[in-house]
Amino acid sequence: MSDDSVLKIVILGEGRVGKTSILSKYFSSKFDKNEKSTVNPSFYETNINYNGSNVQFKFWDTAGQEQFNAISTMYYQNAVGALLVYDVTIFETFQKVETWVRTLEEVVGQNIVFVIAGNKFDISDKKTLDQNINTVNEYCQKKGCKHFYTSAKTGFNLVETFEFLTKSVCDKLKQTTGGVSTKRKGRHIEIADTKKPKEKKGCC
Ligand SMILES: Nc1nc2c(ncn2[C@@H]2O[C@H](COP(=O)(O)OP(=O)(O)O)[C@@H](O)[C@H]2O)c(=O)[nH]1
Ligand SMILES: [Mg+2]
Repeated sequence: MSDDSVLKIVILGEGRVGKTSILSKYFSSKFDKNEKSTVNPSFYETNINYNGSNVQFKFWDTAGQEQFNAISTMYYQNAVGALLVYDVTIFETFQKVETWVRTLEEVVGQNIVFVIAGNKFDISDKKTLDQNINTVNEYCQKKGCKHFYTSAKTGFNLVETFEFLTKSVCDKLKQTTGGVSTKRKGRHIEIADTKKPKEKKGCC
């Protein structure tokens, strides 16, 4: 299968909010408390079953460029979904989510489906969460997106987040193109056999 037939999902957020850790925990069941700043882009591929069809997704992780405001347009291009991550213990990282979404929408358009993850829930305190939840909910209501608290350390809500995101992408494609296995902007989205998620390191 060529890369063109795979649905692309990008992960975005400030440096150190836990993007790489979330992907690593979800796809490889690994959590490294000393996770270094990402140096290489990583890709994770997975198939989901959508109404009886297998749909292939590729999740893109950054190579740490977000720390230098240096994410290239190429990273966003052709994305049909995005996971926006902030750190619930450093709420300033949520303000940046709005900036990432604006940039994303400028490059790929308003049809992009995104979900927001408030990560590091395992070390959050209730008072801080309560203080900030209204801001989060208002933004999500305005943008029509869903928010999950997550923990890359414990795995809390990761399955729910990924399942919701991939299903929402399929729903959106069905709604806008009539089906996930039809031509979308000239690209054929193939139906492939189910297989275990596999991790790929290194550049494409
Ligand atoms: N306690 C806790 N630490 C986390 C969590 N997610 C990531 N971390 C830690 O936060 C730091 C940055 O994580 P990383 O995945 O590299 O962030 P990225 O720069 O957004 O990719 C690392 O030390 C991780 O071990 C989490 O859910 N809970
Ligand atoms: Mg990273």
